[in-house]
Parts: sequence; structure tokens; C-alpha cells
Amino acid sequence: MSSELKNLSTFEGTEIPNAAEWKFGIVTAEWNHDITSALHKGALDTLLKHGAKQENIISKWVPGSFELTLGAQYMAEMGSVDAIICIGVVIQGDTKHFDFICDAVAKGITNLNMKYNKPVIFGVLTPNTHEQAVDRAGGKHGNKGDEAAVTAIKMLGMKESFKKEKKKVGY
Ligand code: RBF
Repeated sequence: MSSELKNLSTFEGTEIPNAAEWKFGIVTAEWNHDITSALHKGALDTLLKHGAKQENIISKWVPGSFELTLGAQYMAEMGSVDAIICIGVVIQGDTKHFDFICDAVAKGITNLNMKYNKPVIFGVLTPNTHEQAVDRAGGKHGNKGDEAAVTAIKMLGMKESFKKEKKKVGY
């Protein structure tokens, strides 16, 4: 897997903005709960580490990854959040449903990004084995939840930068 070459809890590139002013929703699938709860914790801790306030983070759980899209839509419409992090684990070796679920969630989440013009982050692991999932849920390859949280913060930082530039040039 390509993420073997990247630790999911170490970050390069642009600086990670402070998240104190933003409100976040985390929608997590209960399927493979041992792993998704570790990913959820990673995302939550990372948001807090970068300045988000506990009271500005809403967590909701859905039964499986297939339900992440609708869960995120409810979050967008009723949670008045700035960004949403979707967390799930679909293990290829365990299910013939793998392709259906992964395709549906990837397309569903992409559509929500466009529909709400807000970052809706694909924090879904799609490993071949349970062990590979554990490696990416706080194990030797870091935590995908950390990476998803940083992605949400960076996308909000990008959005904010356009607002600042707009003010500077006065249009
Ligand atoms: N949901 C996941 O988040 N990860 C899985 O690996 C996963 N595997 C599934 C395998 C089968 C055979 C079925 C029926 C469902 C699976 N689901 C999985 C649950 C799915 O996302 C959804 O919650 C259910 O299909 C709703 O009935």
C-alpha cells in the first residue's frame, strides 16, 4: 500500500493553521469499531492539538461506512459546522461489498464537498487486512484520523486565505 511510504501522523508542506475559530463535525462508522474508535480519537486529539475548542467539535456515529454520506449530510445541514471528517474502515479481504461500499462513499463524500462548498474529508481506510488497518490507526504507519483532521484544518485555512486576499485587493 502506498501509505506504507508515508506516516499518517507526520506532516510536510504548508503550516497547519490554528483551528480555534472553526466548528468541526466528526462522523464515524461503527463497523470495525476497534479501529474506527482509534481513528476517531486521533482526529479529535489532533483538532484539539491545533486549537479547536472541545465545545466546537460534534461527534456522531453511523452503523457502517455506507451511511457516512448521509450522516455527513445531516451534520452539514443540522450541525452548522465548517468542516466534516468522515471516518470508516472497509477491509477488502473481509467483504465482497468492498467495491460497492468504497465507490459509494468516495462518490458520496465528493458530492457533499461540492454541494455544501465545505471540506468533507474522506478519512476512510481501505486496507487488505485487519492488521494493515491497525498499522494505520495509531500503529506503525501513524493514524489516518490525525491526517484527516489536519486535512480539514488545512482546507479551512485555504478557504480563509481567499477571504483575506479578497479584503486586501478590495473586491
Ligand atoms: N461497513 C464498513 O464500514 N466496513 C466494512 O468492512 C463493511 N463490510 C460489510 C460487509 C457486508 C457483507 C455487509 C452486508 C455490510 C458491511 N458493512 C461494512 C456495512 C455497510 O457499510 C452498511 O452499514 C450496511 O450494509 C447497511 O446495512
